[in-house]
Amino acid sequence: MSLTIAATPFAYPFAVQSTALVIIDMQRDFVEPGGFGETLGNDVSLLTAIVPACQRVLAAWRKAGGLVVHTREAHRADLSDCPPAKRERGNPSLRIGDEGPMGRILVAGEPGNQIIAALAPIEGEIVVNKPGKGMFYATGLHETLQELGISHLLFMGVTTEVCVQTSMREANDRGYDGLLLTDCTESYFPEFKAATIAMVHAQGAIVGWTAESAQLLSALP
Ligand code: TIU
Repeated sequence: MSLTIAATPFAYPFAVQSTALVIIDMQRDFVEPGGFGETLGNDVSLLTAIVPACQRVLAAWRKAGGLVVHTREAHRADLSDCPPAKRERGNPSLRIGDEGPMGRILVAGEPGNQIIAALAPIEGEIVVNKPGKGMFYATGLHETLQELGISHLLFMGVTTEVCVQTSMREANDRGYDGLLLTDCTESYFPEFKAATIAMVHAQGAIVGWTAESAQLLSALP
């Protein structure tokens, strides 16, 4: 069944069976104190505001029978998938792989790397560990989505201008129609969130569409 979201810059047609809800990096590392986000000098409390809206969308999407993809920014324990440039850049209080209050920073399987309980994956959902900011780099996810007949992606998660925008741009270049749910994504920098939303839907949806989650919820049967 073809559905339509009242979106910006124009209507977004989609069908549940060919669309995936993508939840980017809603892991403790970014939203709780003591993780990677805080080691970079950020106020992580800003990000928790979107959790109730994300929960409402996730519940409705599951009820509609849609595919859910969860991503985590995560490195192997030996850091063989972490470029030295990524680990050594800047002046964080702890670097990727260092021992922190929630285990080793940004390492797969550590407590800080778990998706927050409110949005925890359930059986049948895809969970992707990604070593980069974008969800397609070195993950094999494009092949999986192609096999499942997915052509449309609805994006939620953090942070808007880093992993969410990178993933949307990667998706756009691979031929997906992507839509960003604006009240289900957040940044440590409100002005970067606003700029990202504007640059996604500018120039006739040059990267994709944007809409509030209420528009998706009212479009679902
Ligand atoms: N620092 C920052 O804003 N984000 C990241 O490092 N990763 C994600 O966005 N997930």
